[in-house]
Amino acid sequence: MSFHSILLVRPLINIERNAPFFLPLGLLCCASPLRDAGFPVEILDYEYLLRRGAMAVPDDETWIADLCEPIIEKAPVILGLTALADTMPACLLMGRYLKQVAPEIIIVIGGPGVFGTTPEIGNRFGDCFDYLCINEGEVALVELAVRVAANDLGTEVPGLWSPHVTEPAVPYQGFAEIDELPMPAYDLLPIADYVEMATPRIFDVYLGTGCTYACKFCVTSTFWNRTFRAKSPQTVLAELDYLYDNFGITKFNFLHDNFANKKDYLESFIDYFQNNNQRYEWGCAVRPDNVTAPQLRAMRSAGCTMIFCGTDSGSKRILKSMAKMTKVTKSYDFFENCRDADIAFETNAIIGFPHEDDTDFEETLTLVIDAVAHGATNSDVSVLQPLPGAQVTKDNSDTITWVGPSLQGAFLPPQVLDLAENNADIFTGFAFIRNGNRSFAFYREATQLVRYFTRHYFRTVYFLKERCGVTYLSIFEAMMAANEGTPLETTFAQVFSDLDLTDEQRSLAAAVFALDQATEAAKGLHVSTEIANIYARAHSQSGAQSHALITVDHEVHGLFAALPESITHEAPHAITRYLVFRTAEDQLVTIKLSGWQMRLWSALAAKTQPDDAATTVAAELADRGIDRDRADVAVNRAAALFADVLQIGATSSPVLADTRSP
Ligand code: B12
Ligand code: SF4
Repeated sequence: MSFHSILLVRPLINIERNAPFFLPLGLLCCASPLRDAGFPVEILDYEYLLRRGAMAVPDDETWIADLCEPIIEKAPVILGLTALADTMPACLLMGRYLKQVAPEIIIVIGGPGVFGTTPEIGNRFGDCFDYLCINEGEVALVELAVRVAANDLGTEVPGLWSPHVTEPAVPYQGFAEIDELPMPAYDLLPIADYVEMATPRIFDVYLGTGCTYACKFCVTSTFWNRTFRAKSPQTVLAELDYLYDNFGITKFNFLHDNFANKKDYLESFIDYFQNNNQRYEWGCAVRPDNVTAPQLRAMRSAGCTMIFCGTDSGSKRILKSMAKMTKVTKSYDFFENCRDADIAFETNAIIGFPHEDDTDFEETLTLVIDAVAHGATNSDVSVLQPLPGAQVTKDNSDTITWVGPSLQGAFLPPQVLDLAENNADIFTGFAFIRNGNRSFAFYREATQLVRYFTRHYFRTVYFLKERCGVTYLSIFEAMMAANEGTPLETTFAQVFSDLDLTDEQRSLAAAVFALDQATEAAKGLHVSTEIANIYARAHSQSGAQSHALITVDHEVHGLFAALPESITHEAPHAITRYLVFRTAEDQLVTIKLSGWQMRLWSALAAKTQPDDAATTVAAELADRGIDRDRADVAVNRAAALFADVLQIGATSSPVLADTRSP
């Protein structure tokens, strides 16, 4: 066969070291059947090379040649580029360059970035590619390779669309029998590196696609024809065994739009994994109203430890216009059922949907922050991105406005942005729908604030809302109005003093705020990275405090001990000292100090010999009639703990804050 090779390329997605990093799973899926059919395949992953430090960030002027020349050197017969909505314009520019310099290379662009762009893309960019893969690539690429090898390219290639051959665009209807597709060609990549670099450090396994619902913001239903397909549990477990045997991986994330879409599939999967999975933990994504409490418990016993769900809105009205769910309470049921089943959960809601008014927005913020109170590991929001082909995009085509890149660090050189902006009707992923809602700038800032308050000062905002009736929106607006550069803590203190609160509320809120401040000091973390990338772990600041001590007017910590129920309980008015510290295992611990513990702590912090301090305090307790042996045990235990805490923060002395009311 006069066939050299097929080269599959992932272009640069994001140039920030902290951006999420994932396997190019789509390319691995495509590579495998090609190889099985006898075609040599290679993967060139620029995203990996950049993160690994094997290449520099390309220059704005030369990036196209920089990324294309290595491709030309490899002289592939077929080049497959994988595109996301954000990277599709860059793929087109690379394709145009290659078509000029090496016109013999057959260029196919596939991936989610292609969704919804046909047929108009063919009219304007027909010189940038030969084919687009509208859905899955496994069968389509083999079909193309076979035809190229047979020199038979005159007619339509099933699964591929070409402005030069096929008119009009016909989405591929004959999806492959997913269980018969070979396992992704993991061995084509240095998997150990990917596992080490992945954020989060969990291994994605492709389970299938499609969902029978039709939420208006989602492209899944449109492009997979509302068809649910998933690999059988037997096939999945065999793949996990392969990944364990070859790379020692035991924690997985199953990639499927809606794993729990089909009751029969879910139950057969649970059943098989309950009986056959003794080793692996796994996560998945579901629609919140698709799983019941008993199913969640069964999933837990089958190895499921983490679930992602899109709650999407806290407003019944907006949920309805999204064509998502009928009730917001379905999300709350899901949170509670996950807690009961001991499954960690993450959520995401969409803000900025058309006609979202301030009441809807407040309801969504409430849902998002309540998710944290219910124990969500991560509760995030994203601004509605009107993806090409999504129903909401079609319905609002006259109110779509270009806003540019929405993701921090996205690789978008000026030519890419120009192309996208000049063709904004095709690349709607860079736009915002301004229709009866607030501005994009507002929602973007709100996203940052949600990410901040779901991780920092959570108790303060939750308390202000739940106990003082202050809206999240008013807190957010005050934060947004603050001068740039003002530390958030300072702004918060100002917001807080401006609020219309009773004396009791003010005093309690001051105590909660102080507790949150102490917690932040004890964390000693840089928060900017995790705000840019929710998967990144925040880094420790050098020389940061790892513990903090405060004295407040109320025993407020107990208010949050059993969220969400306890927030309505009273917090006794009592001078209370809290020590907050980070353990060697990175756990945050808050303990209430009694008077003698406080004196012991002060003595140890002042670098008094531990033994001396402990002896003095134990003697003091004995003088007060406390059994000497018991006093010794308690004091020694406390002394050991305090000494440990002080060593953790060896570079700095503890924060000694007194926030009692005057
Ligand atoms: C994991 C994931 C992510 C990860 C990583 C993405 C990645 N792999 O690089 C993270 C969390 C970073 C992410 C981010 C985002 N994502 Co995302 N993500 C997914 C998810 C859940 C799985 C992707 C995946 O790996 N699937 C499995 C593989 C096998 O599928 P695949 O890549 O699509 O590949 C198949 C075909 O597309 C095709 N194919 C792919 N490449 C090629 C190349 C050639 C040559 C050919 C012929 C075929 C082909 O064949 C493959 C095999 O069948 C999908 C939903 C889904 N079920 O696919 C959403 C999805 C891709 N994400 C989506 C969105 C909206 C986003 C965000 C914009 C969200 C946000 N607002 O922040 C961001 C930004 C992404 C960007 N930069 O453009 C949308 C659509 C995006 C789009 N049109 O580009 C999807 C479809 C979810 C949805 N239903 O709305 N995402
Ligand atoms: S339930 Fe989820 S996957 Fe299904 S259409 Fe709605 S958002 Fe998309």
